[in-house]
Amino acid sequence: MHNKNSTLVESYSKLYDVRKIREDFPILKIMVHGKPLVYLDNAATTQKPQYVIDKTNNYYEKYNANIHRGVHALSQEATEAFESSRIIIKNFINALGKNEIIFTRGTTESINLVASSYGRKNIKEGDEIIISTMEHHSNIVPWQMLCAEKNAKLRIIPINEEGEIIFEEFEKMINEKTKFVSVVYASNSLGNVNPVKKIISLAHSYNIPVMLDAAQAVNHLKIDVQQLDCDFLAFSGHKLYGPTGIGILYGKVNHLEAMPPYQGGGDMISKVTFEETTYNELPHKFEAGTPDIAGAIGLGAAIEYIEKIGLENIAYHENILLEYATKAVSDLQGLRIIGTAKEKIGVLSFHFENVHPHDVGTFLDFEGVAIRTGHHCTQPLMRRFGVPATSRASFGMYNTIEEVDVLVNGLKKILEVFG
Ligand code: 7TS
Repeated sequence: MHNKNSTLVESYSKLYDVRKIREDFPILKIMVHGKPLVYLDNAATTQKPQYVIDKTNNYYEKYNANIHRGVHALSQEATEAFESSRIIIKNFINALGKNEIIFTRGTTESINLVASSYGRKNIKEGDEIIISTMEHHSNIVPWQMLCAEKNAKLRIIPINEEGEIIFEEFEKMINEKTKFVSVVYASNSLGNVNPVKKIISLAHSYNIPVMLDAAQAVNHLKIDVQQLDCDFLAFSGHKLYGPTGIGILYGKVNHLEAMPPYQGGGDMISKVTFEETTYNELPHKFEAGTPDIAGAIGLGAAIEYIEKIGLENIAYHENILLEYATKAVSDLQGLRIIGTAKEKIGVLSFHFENVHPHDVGTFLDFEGVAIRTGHHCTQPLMRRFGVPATSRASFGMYNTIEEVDVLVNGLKKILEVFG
């Protein structure tokens, strides 16, 4: 499952000190129901290191001001911090320019922006948009709404029993009617990593743009948008050890230039008269109104923090936890792992034959263990696997083997009580 590249192993074992990393996250010291918190709900949101909290607070304490509009010192300082964050993000995903980085509220808003702006302009009656079976609702509903408005058709790439996209079915599905493809890079419910490079290459051979939902990929896999050659990519700050309420839309500059604004208001204009408005240049054309300034600064700080530890090291650590946990739960009676693809991020979804996931979640909570139970905003995927919900443990950079043991012991107790 993990990359056994020797330099990586060496750098990981030399540099990766999970105890020291845990010290950076104040919340990890709290007790829940009298037990130490074991936080295994990182796919829902990650905890924040002190560095991110400080950088965010610092803005409010020392230079709170609106951006892009004041000549006074505080406004200039805030603008500089906000725009520096954009450059950190541009470098993090290797975008060509900072004008390709749009601040949004998160993955959901980024996808809605593309569906509304690119979609409304380019999708016509009879066109087809392709997504996959494992999409989060935020990569289903905006396209469904667009299809309903335009009388277009949404087509769904099927998956196999392991939870992997059946690429041959995608090959059969794509045709001259296809006008857009939007797929998840790594699934929040299954953990599998999709063959996005292959999907993009095939779509591009038909001149079809591709959007990637990278909400779960961005904190596990090194993303290089130029190498991927994706047309759009979305992610959220809060899954990347950054604040909530802030996220990114990456778009190739030629698409963004040609797209109409998503929202109208302050900052997105160049000149307004009652007769006519001209729009600001990129990226501001898509950033109407006062943004989450502290959030953007916090997201930049989160990336700085991650880069200090090394994304490859974090991914390697999470893969060790995933392998260990997968092996440990495989022996539990009546437990079925949902999502058994070869390439996975640190997500372990499972279903007990005779125990409802909500009972699993509630029982574990009393052991101090936080996991997510439910449909994970992927109801069609749950239907595909014939389960109403799953229990999902998802790992972050600060989790330990001992924490996995607490989870597994909790599951054993559940079997004794309910089994
Ligand atoms: N796409 C994927 C793959 C996700 O995992 C999520 C959030 C989203 C989109 C939406 O992100 P947002 O930040 O705009 O809300 N996933 C989850 C989850 O798995 N549990 O809670 C939120």
